[in-house]
Amino acid sequence: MRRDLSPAELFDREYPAARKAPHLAPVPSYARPLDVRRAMEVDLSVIRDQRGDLVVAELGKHLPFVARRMYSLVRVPEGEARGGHAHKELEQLLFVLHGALDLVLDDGVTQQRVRLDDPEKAIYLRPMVWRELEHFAPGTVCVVLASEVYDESDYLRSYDAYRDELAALGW
Ligand code: T46
Repeated sequence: MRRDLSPAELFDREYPAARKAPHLAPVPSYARPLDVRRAMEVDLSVIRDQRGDLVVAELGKHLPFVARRMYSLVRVPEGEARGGHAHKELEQLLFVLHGALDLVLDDGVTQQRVRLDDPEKAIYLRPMVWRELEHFAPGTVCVVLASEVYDESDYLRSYDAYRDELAALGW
């Protein structure tokens, strides 16, 4: 008897290809590509009732990788910026639970500024996207789900090194 694959089964089927060639991998059905390559917007699910809103990020429905780490950016002083790097392999889903910030993305060719100010919106970044975070509103809480545990050797922290790596990959 045929049945539709669950989001988790679809994920298991499609994810190995995405890991092997993230620059070629199809955009997940629930994600919208941004102008910057390898960057997408995802609407999280919201369950509203009189007690408030419950916002969900679930594997295969909004989250395109298995999260092995969560970190958050909080108490960022006014005028401070964060980021200024790219990741060689790490995938991330970023969202702002409270407040607002500008996410400035760059794929080596195209730059795009995205204002994140809605807890129901997330940005999915595949590997090799340069990012900077700036213009944090006071009290902003930014949460990041990451596909791997922390590994400093995955970072490209100079823009020149990032461009060299893109050239080496032929992207
Ligand atoms: C990213 C943006 C959005 C750890 O020891 N463990 C961790 O999990 C992380 C994320 C960082 N660190 C150390 C590495 C540095 O010595 O914490 C220090 C500050 O990290 P960093 O300067 O990379 O922080 P941000 O805010 O510039 O970047 C972070 C993430 O590192 C990065 O992956 O995409 O947030």
